[in-house]
Amino acid sequence: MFKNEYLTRVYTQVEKRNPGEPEFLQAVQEVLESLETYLEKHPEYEANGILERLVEPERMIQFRVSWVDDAGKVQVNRGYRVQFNSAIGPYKGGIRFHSSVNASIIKFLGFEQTFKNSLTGLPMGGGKGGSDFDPMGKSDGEIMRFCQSFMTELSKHIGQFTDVPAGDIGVGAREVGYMFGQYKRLRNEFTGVLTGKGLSYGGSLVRTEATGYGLCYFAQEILKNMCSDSFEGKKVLVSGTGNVGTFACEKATQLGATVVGISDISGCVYEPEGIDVELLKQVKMKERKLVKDYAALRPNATFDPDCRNLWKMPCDIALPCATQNELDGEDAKALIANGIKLLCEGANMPCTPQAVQAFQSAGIPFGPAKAANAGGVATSGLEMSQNSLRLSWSFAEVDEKLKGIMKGIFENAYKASEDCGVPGNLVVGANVAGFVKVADAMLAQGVAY
Ligand code: NDP
Ligand code: 2IT
Repeated sequence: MFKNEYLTRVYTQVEKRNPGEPEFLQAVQEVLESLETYLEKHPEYEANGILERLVEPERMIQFRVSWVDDAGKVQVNRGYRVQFNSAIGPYKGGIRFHSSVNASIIKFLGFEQTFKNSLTGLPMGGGKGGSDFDPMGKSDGEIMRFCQSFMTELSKHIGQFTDVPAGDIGVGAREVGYMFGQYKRLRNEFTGVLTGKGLSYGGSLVRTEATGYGLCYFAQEILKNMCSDSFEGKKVLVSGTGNVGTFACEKATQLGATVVGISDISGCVYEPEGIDVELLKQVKMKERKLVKDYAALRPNATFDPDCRNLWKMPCDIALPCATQNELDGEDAKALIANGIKLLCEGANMPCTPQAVQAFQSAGIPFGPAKAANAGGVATSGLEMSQNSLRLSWSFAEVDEKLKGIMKGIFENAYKASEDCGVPGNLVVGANVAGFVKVADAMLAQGVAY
């Protein structure tokens, strides 16, 4: 797996310590593989046990979340917060509510967040949290009571200078609002302890749109610098029509592309003339319905109940924005056979290692999640700055800063790929560029972390 003895030793230990955690192992393996060349030139990291420390979370909190459903029955879920690395700033990262959430998923997300946050250039460490609570079909009252119970425990571990959560799958403005309200009640303090807040109580303009917009800004940089091309006239597929996917559709359309395919858990929709983004927002975000319901309102749309079939449709650009491992080696082969020109990851780790390998072997430019979807957390960082300043910046101001950050991430990742002798390999570039800042901060701060 690794040529380097240090990497083999570290990875073997990670496997031994984290049995039954495939997503976490997958994320660690990818980063360690990327660091191979860089580490050989920098023995100081091995001498100071940097990798051994990086792969072990500083703290992993697991707790019971009990709440009462609308029928008066007591329900119990499991809550998590991983505080992965605080070398360059307070822990920062989203909260996920989904039935699949477990320790492996939270740890893979927290591990990746550490490098992603470093790439943004803002002072944020890595963290992530969530619960196996399934928001599907729950009433607003049930969501509120769950969020309050979840925050009752989480509030003991977070704070504006300690750990600042935000949204992720199943957690948007509504859930952040309920959690913020509960934190404020418990602590009697109004601070920027969460990001993704509503605009009337400390939220930032552009945070809602930021991940999807940032993804398209990053894709634009790849197209411009590596392909002398643009979004103009391109056919785009976007999986997942949640917070990330919907705003990726919006920005890609604004940049002159046609979004021909979308999906969610109900299936996928193919619409050769392009989807109607405003209608999609109405159906998915306002009415909380499915793409199946969207398709029923569009006479020229074709609906397929298997969401994986999205990748069988021809496109120039694919933006997977749903969840981890949603696009495998076979899907990648189908996209390549249909002439794909660029893949950028909006979700965290949406491509399996076999898919990444397939795109790279075929010479298809590939934008890895840590870099490509960093616009969300970067704008969370801008929300924290505005909260500290007691100021709100305009939409245009935040959007300009977001564009600048995404451009900077592309440049740093590209330069790191050149320095490692693999120009254009942004997987290596992003992992190395993210690693160096965190590792150097750890070196400077001494061993007792
Ligand atoms: P949302 O909950 O808003 O949306 C998730 C979307 O993906 C929904 O449309 C959902 O379908 C769909 N989905 C979930 N699981 C599957 C699946 N197994 N197969 C097909 N579709 C699926 O989450 P976000 O948009 O916030 O997050 C999406 C991804 O982006 C995640 O990987 C997240 O970690 C990542 N991300 C999010 C950021 C943010 O700021 N929110 C920032 C950076 C990354 P349905 O609508 O039917 O439930
Ligand atoms: O995966 C991610 O980067 C997020 N879910 C956003 C985290 C944040 O703190 O805004």
